This record gives sequence, C-alpha cells and structure tokens, in this order.
Amino acid sequence: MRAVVIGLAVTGASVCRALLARGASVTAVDDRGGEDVRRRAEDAGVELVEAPAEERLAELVAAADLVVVSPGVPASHPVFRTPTSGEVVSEVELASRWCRVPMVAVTGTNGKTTVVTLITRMLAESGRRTVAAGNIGLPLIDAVEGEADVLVVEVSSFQLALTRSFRPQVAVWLNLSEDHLDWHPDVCHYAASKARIWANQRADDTAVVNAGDDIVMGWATTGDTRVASRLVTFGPGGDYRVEGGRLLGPEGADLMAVADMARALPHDVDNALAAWAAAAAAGATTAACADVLRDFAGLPHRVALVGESGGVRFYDDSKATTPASVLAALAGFDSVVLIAGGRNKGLDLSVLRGGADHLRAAVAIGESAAEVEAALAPAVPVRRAGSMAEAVRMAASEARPGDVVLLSPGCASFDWYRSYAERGYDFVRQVRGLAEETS
Ligand code: UMA
Ligand code: ADP
Repeated sequence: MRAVVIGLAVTGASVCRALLARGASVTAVDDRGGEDVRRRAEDAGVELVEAPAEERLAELVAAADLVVVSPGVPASHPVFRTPTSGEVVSEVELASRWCRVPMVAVTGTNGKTTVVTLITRMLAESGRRTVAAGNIGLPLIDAVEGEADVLVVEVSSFQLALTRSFRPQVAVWLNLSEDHLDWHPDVCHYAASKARIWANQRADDTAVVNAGDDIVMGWATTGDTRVASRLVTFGPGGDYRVEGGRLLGPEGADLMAVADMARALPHDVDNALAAWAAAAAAGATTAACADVLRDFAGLPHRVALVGESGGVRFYDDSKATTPASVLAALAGFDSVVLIAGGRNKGLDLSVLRGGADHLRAAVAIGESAAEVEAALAPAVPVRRAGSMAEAVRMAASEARPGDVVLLSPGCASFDWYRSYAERGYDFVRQVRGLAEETS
C-alpha cells in the first residue's frame, strides 16, 4: 500500500510509524518543513517532501492508496481539491479501524479536555485500565497499540471531519459555539464535523447530549444527523441534572451534593454531569464517579486560582480561547477585572458584551485588543496593555477587595506566545511578582 501523510508533527510522526509497521510505503509531506520536520522524518524512516508545489502534491496524492491528513491542515488545503482514487482520512479514523477495545469519545467547543480527564479517572477508579487519547495529546493511533480496557478519546472537529467509520460506543457532544473559523469554511461545516461523532453509532451504543444546548439537541434529534443510539441527556431537564443542590441521575437517582464537589462553577457542574453520564454508560460505578468529583480540583489554565493579594483573587483561564468559554468563566463570579485578547480565530468577539454584568473593568491585550475594546468599552472601562506585565498591573489597579482578576483571553495565544500554557505561566509569573512587591 502506498500512503501519503500530510503534516509531520505529533500526529504525522505517529501515523508514519504505524503505517510502516504494517508494511506500507510511506511519504510524508509538510508545507512548513524545516529542521524539526526533517528530524522527525529521519526518526520515522520515511521520505519527506517539503513545501511541494500544488502539481507535485497532486502527483503524490494521485498515486496514493491512502492519504492521512493531520488535524491542523485546514479544509481549504489543496489536498482536498486533488483527485485521487485512494481514501482521504484523519488519523482518528485510521486508528479506530485498528482499535480492539471500546471507545468513549468526547467533542464540543469547550470542556473536552476536562470531561475526558474526568471520565478517564471515573473509569480507572472503577477498576478499568483506561487511557486518555486523541486531541488531549496522545495520538489515538499510539493508544490503540496499548493494553487498555477502554480508551477515552478527545476528538476535535478537525479530526472528526475526515472520519467515515469511526464508531465510539459512547459519544459525548458537550456544546457548540463559534470556533475555528480560520480552519472551517463556516460554522455549519464546523457543527456538521462534530455531529460525525455519532454518525456510525448503533442502537446499543450511547450518545450523551447537552439538554441545555439547543444547537446540539437540534443536531441530535432532527434530520439526517439524528442519533440512532440510546440518547442520554444532561443539563436542565436532562437525565443527569441538578435539583435542590444535588446531582441526580436517570429516574431521579440521587448521586451526590453539589456542595461536595471540589469545584462547582456553573460549567464545572455541566462537565461533571456529562462525565458521569458517559462514564456510567461505559461501566463506571456510582461510588467511583462521586469520589472523582469530590477530589477533582481542575486542570491548569482552566479557571485556576493562582494568587491572592489585597483581597483580590487572580485566576488563570488561559485555555479559554473562545468568547463562549470567557462567558462561562465570568458566570462564576460577580465582580471581575477581565484580561482578554490575543489572536482571533475568526470569531465574533462582540458577544463578550454579554458578560458585562459581571465586569468591573477590562484590560485588552494582543492583536485583537481593538476588537475586545469595541465589544466592552460601551459597557465598562477598558484599558489597553502592551505586555502581560502591564496587563496584570493595570488589572490589579482597577480591582477592589473581593474582586477577581481573570485572564480569560477568548483568543489563541500565538500573537505573543507559543502556546496557551506559556501565556498562562507568564500571567502567573506577573501575578507572583506583583504580590511580592505588594508584600
Ligand atoms: N502542516 C502542513 N500544512 C498545513 C498545516 C500544517 O504541512 O496546512 C504541518 C505543519 O507544518 C506541522 C504539522 O502539519 O509540521 C502540524 O500538524 P498539526 O497542526 O495537525 O499538529 P500535531 O502536532 O499533529 O497535533 C495535532 C493536534 N493539533 C491541531 O489540531 C492543530 C493537537 O491538538 C493534538 O493534541 C495532536 O494532534 C494529537 O492528536 C492541539 C490543538 O490545538 C492541542 N487542537 C485544537 C484545539 O484543541 O483547539 C483542535
Ligand atoms: P477544550 O479541551 O474543549 O478546549 P478545556 O476543558 O480545556 O476544553 O477547557 C477550555 C476552556 O473552556 C477553559 O477556559 C474552561 O474554563 C472553559 N470550559 C470548560 N468547560 C466548559 C463548558 N462546559 N462550557 C463552557 N466553557 C467551558
């Protein structure tokens, strides 16, 4: 079999190794190329074609039986305009064909990594050998080689867009708001890609759907994308819901008190319900799910408390790269000085104004500072900062005792940083520096 792998970073390198091990002849293509990519090709032992012209790419693709496209390669890439008699798939699709154990898959605009982490812990606590894979970092194609009893797979819209037979036994779609419009041609393409998570499910599989998200419910219950599997809902009025300060399961089963959860902001509760529904469908016990929620303090860079000074609490929510995730974070606090902005992923930042009731002031940063200012300045005072150090100082000077200073950018980090984690750590460094000066 002749295979072409497009994009040679984390996914591409794993796909090359897996295909070579199965006897394929593999050529990798990378549009950026460079030292790192050449080293990866050498390590994997594959031929590399760097930054090919469209005609050269067309020759390679036309001669291939299989084309595996890395998630970061956008829908507008020439590979999708090139005729081929071979199959064009994502790594998740290919890996799922080799997977011998049940998969629990999670997609959604926000909360995927958190929910995957919760489900993984709930199943592990129930005694199942469980591995978290996919967009969370470990390519699924590596995870299918391991010894797990069950795989919990974070799947992005990029990975789902190129699936054909991918069939998770439990499929969770958490929520949908605008995202990744620098990759998808429009929001409908984005949503349709996500709906592929349950496209191949059968009657005895489970789809877990957010009862509080009209868009997701619409895709789940109407038209060609209607789920064919058992539908389990979470959120207001759902099978898994909150009533009287308690988490309830199907038929009103009493699960635990919200007050006993280690984290209980509004979106933490949504994530807990979704994770519980999915983990239970995959065989987790009630005791294990409750233990995990009692213990789970949250992941770094997701509304994480990182400092306190002069009665002001500082939270790092650097992973919030969509306006919807900023609004979710703001909903958990009464009086916030927000630091927002960065590289806009083609999204409408004016929706940030919907969180103005929770704001004392805002500091706009990065490439999209003008858009953040336009969204918020009519409602609250907005200042602009040229660095994270300046942003933290400005935010602290606006805050009053009892307030929260929240870095929740609503944008990608790549204007100033290499990753959201680097941006979060810079925020933490500046907060600590300021606290030391103050004390
Ligand atoms: N490349 C091309 N042509 C292009 C675009 C990229 O050749 O048009 C090349 C680049 O030069 C680079 C390689 O492709 O060498 C990068 O591939 P990639 O962007 O697919 O990145 P990977 O390292 O393979 O990581 C991917 C996911 N990245 C993206 O979806 C952008 C990782 O998710 C994921 O953890 C990993 O596979 C394992 O599954 C990251 C992410 O940001 C964390 N995901 C998005 C998100 O969470 O919002 C969806
Ligand atoms: P993802 O993997 O989908 O990016 P994460 O769990 O990493 O999701 O969280 C990313 C951001 O979204 C964080 O800022 C977090 O606070 C916010 N978030 C988490 N869960 C939800 C949710 N259910 N609804 C809205 N925002 C959320």
